[in-house]
Amino acid sequence: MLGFVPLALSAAQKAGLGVVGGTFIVFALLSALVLPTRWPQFPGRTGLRPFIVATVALFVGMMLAVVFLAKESEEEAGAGEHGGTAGETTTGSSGARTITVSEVDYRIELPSPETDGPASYTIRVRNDGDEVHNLVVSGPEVPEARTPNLKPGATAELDVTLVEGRYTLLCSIPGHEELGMRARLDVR
Ligand SMILES: [Cu+2]
Repeated sequence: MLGFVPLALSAAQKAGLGVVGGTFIVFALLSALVLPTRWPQFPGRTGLRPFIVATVALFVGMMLAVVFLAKESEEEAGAGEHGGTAGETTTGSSGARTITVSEVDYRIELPSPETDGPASYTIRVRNDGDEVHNLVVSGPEVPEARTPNLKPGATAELDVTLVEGRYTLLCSIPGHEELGMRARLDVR
């Protein structure tokens, strides 16, 4: 029954599920094992209706809790999609994939020199260096997409549509490309 619940539940959500599930289990055990010994005719004629109502109510409540908690955790997962650390390629709700690029003195670090498939990409750049850097992306169908100059710690995003081919990423601050701030990205 719990098979469709995502594994990424928070501790609070797990506790909530545990309480609801536990209540159901206790109720089931009570009605199956304990009540019949104390009350041999259980549920009997008078008790049958409330028993069925309670069973259905608990079951529906549990299903609702599961669905609700699962939805909540999906939303949480969605909220985290823009917080990618350097090296991650993620897919946002808009369908654009995110490539997180880190710039240091004097390198451009990509999750991978290759990426799978032509698509819309959000290139998220973070200046992790001690100097000002920027990022200029160019290649097929992208004549030149550039961020403003980024102070240390600053971030920027470039929305680009990448097709098959080779793209160049570089920092255009004078001298930085020559010092090593140039990378390639192959789209296959
Ligand atoms: Cu630079």
